[in-house]
Amino acid sequence: MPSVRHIILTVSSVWLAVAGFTSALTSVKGKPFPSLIDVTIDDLQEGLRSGLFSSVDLVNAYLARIQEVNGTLHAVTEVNPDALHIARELDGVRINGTNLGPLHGVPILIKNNIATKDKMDNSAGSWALVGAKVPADSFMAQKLRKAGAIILGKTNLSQWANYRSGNSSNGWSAHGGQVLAPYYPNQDPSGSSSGSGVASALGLALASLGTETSGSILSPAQKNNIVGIKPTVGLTSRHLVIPISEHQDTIGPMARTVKDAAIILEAIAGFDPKDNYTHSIPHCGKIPHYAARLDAEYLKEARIGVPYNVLPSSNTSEEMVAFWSAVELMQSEGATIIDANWADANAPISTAILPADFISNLVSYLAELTVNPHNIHSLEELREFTQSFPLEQYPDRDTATWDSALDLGYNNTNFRFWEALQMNYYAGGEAGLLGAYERTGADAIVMPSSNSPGFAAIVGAPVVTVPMSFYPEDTEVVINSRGLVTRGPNIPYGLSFMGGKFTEEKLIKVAYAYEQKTLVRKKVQPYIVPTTEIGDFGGF
Ligand SMILES: *[C@@H]1O[C@H](CO)[C@@H](O)[C@H](O)[C@H]1NC(C)=O
Ligand SMILES: *[C@@H]1O[C@H](CO)[C@@H](O)[C@H](O)[C@H]1NC(C)=O
Ligand SMILES: *[C@@H]1O[C@H](CO)[C@@H](O)[C@H](O)[C@H]1NC(C)=O
Ligand SMILES: *[C@@H]1O[C@H](CO)[C@@H](O)[C@H](O)[C@H]1NC(C)=O
Ligand SMILES: *[C@@H]1O[C@H](CO)[C@@H](O)[C@H](O)[C@H]1NC(C)=O
Ligand SMILES: *[C@@H]1O[C@H](CO)[C@@H](O)[C@H](O)[C@H]1NC(C)=O
Ligand SMILES: CC(=O)N[C@H]1CO[C@H](CO)[C@@H](O)[C@@H]1O
Repeated sequence: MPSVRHIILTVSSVWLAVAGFTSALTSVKGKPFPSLIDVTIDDLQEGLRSGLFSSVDLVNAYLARIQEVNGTLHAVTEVNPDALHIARELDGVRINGTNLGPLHGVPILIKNNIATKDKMDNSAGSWALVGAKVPADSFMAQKLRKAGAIILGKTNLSQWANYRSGNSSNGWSAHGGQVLAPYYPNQDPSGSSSGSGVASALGLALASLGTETSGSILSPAQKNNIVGIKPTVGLTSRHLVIPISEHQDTIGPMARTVKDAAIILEAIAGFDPKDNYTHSIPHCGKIPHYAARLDAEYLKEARIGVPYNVLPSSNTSEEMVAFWSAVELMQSEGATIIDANWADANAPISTAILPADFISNLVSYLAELTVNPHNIHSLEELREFTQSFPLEQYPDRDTATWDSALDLGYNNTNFRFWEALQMNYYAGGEAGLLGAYERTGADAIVMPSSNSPGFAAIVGAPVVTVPMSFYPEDTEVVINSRGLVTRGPNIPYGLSFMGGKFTEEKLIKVAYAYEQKTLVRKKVQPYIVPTTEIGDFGGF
């Protein structure tokens, strides 16, 4: 059973403050070890290397944690039936003296739109694709396996990465049910990488992968009090990832610390002959060691851009108050704060990119399937299936997004599409984020994570979100029409570090320093936490 931590919260936070601890500790074989809700990749490697536990123990502990909370939170739709077998093999490889790197033997969950050629589904939460088979592992799955990670299972999501309905809810999929976030009962998990956010927040795996078209990593990361990296489009291959838009889709890590997210990004980034956008990775495709030489004092030499003319017009919301104190903190740590206004904050933005891309990109994905159980090959056929299959809950959850995509009347081969794309490249480029970044020579441009996604999405630029603050005890609870709490006490939100294309290395440095100076994640606790720890396994 999940433990409800309300009551012990005040007591333990006082103790933590007095004792100066920031991590909850448990014990393994009588030795102190961080709880799986706080543990880092470095901690796990140390425990595995020293023989304190094995990857089999780790998988067992994480599986039990998933079972503890999944009935309430629905964060994981499926666990990998081969996970224990894979863990045993990786334990053997380690014992034989081969170390595959920082992810060797580390369990990671991936969003249920990233395909694996194994016993698991890749459905985007839709019954249309339950039972579908792919010809190979997605490049993301291949990279994780090569790095020695254990793909522990699939996380629930807003169905079709939130590209179906005008009146569904964040984190709901027909196949996986409704994901809830753990910082307030019935909390809206945001989306669409909802289950990935919850899973990383609670330590249902070391970390997870999410996907983003506009906000789908950043938003659930901030609402679940974790770090999310939304990489430059083209840094991580989309091959055999269920698409929305080739111009905006990207896959990135969702983790509890910047360093862990950076390690995972390094493992999954890189050139893939099956995704031409990865040709644009600079330095002939060489991926930096993002997690190397991270420096908690980096703010001393950092230039932080503030885009005053696109921030929310009121300064009175909790989020904006927290934002300005974050800026002040960075300044007091030695950062130079510079004015990074957009050159043309009113440049028009086209809404035609996603629908036109989806019509084409969905067809390409479906064409790759080796088993297509309902023989669906186009958006028209998918809509037809969805509207007539009762478990898809149509019309209570409509298909408005697809209806308007089909009403557009063209796909991404039409000349009107290229006009729309140029419009967005201007608005997000010279007139917007990319222009401001280049002109000012900033290391990062900062913005509340509730505001950042769209500005970066239209030009495929990277963003890192780090926990910034959370709503205070006396916050009035706001509930949406699907019964989800969108605002209330304890609900976290984040700070975004934005940059030019392929500037992840720099953004990670700044985000890491900000994280180390604030450690906001440790200041707020979920109301529901799994209690199983590694020490419960391994016959101790
Ligand atoms: C998650 O919870 C649901 C509902 O209780 C259950 O049907 C499902 O088997 C669980 N999935 C996993 C992977 O534990
Ligand atoms: C470890 O080495 C032994 C002896 O060479 C070999 O039989 C075994 O297959 C190896 N195991 C793994 C997992 O590599
Ligand atoms: C990559 O680009 C080449 C040349 O434009 C094209 O022939 C090929 O089909 C593309 N591959 C993919 C996977 O899109
Ligand atoms: C909000 O506060 C900041 C920092 O004090 C200030 O620079 C900015 O002009 C204010 N914005 C508005 C809209 O009042
Ligand atoms: C895209 O539009 C072109 C031109 O109308 C058409 O020939 C092609 O079949 C369409 N592709 C898809 C996937 O709908
Ligand atoms: C969602 O929209 C559809 C179509 O407009 C409508 O029939 C349905 O009642 C709506 N659902 C809710 C819960 O409002
Ligand atoms: C695949 C799977 O385990 N789906 C479960 C997700 O959660 C819902 C409840 O919301 C269950 O009904 C599903 O069986």
